[in-house]
Amino acid sequence: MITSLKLAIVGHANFGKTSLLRALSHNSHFGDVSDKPGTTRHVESIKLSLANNTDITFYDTPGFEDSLALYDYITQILPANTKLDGIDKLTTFLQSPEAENLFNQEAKVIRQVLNCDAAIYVIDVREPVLPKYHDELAILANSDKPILAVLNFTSTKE
Ligand SMILES: Nc1nc2c(ncn2[C@@H]2O[C@H](COP(=O)(O)OP(=O)(O)O)[C@@H](O)[C@H]2O)c(=O)[nH]1
Ligand SMILES: [Mg+2]
Repeated sequence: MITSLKLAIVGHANFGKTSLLRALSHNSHFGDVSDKPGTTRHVESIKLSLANNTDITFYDTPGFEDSLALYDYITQILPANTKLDGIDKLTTFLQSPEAENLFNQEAKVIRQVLNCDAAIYVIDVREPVLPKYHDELAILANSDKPILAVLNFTSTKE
C-alpha cells in the first residue's frame, strides 16, 4: 500500500498552480501568488498528513513558458536514428546545455515530475486549447506518470 504520495503541480505560467495549493492546504501564506507570470521560480513543497499514517506531499513548480520552443529543442537534441523511450528523452534534455540556461525553469518542472508519483496539470479554462498546451502535454507525457487535469477559473468569465 502506498503510504506516501508525491504530486507535482504543473502547467503554464499564471494559471493558478500556487493558488490551488493554497486552497488544498488551507494555507494562505504558501508560496507567492501574483498576476504576473514567473512568480514561482523554484520548486516548493508542502506535506499534508492524512489518516492511517499516510501523507501526501505537493510540489509547486514554476510555469512552462515557451513550450513550443522547448518541444522543438527537445526534438532537435535527440540523437538521430535512435529510439529512446520518453524518460530517456527527458533525461537527455535535462543533461543538455539549455536545461541550465534558456529552459532552466522548465527543467525544474520536468525534474520534479520525474521524481513524483503523478502530476496535476492546471488548466485555465478561459483560454482556448493553443498549440503550446499540446506541446506541454506531449512533453509531460514522456514522463510516463499519470497526469490529472484540474480546471481552474471555472467560475469567472473575465
Ligand atoms: N478569478 C480567479 N483568479 C485566480 C484563480 N486561481 C488563481 N487566480 C489568480 O491568478 C493569478 C495567478 O495565480 P498563481 O497562483 O500565482 O498562478 P501560478 O503562476 O500558476 O502559480 C493570481 O492573481 C491569482 O490570484 C481562480 O480560480 N479564479
Ligand atoms: Mg506559482
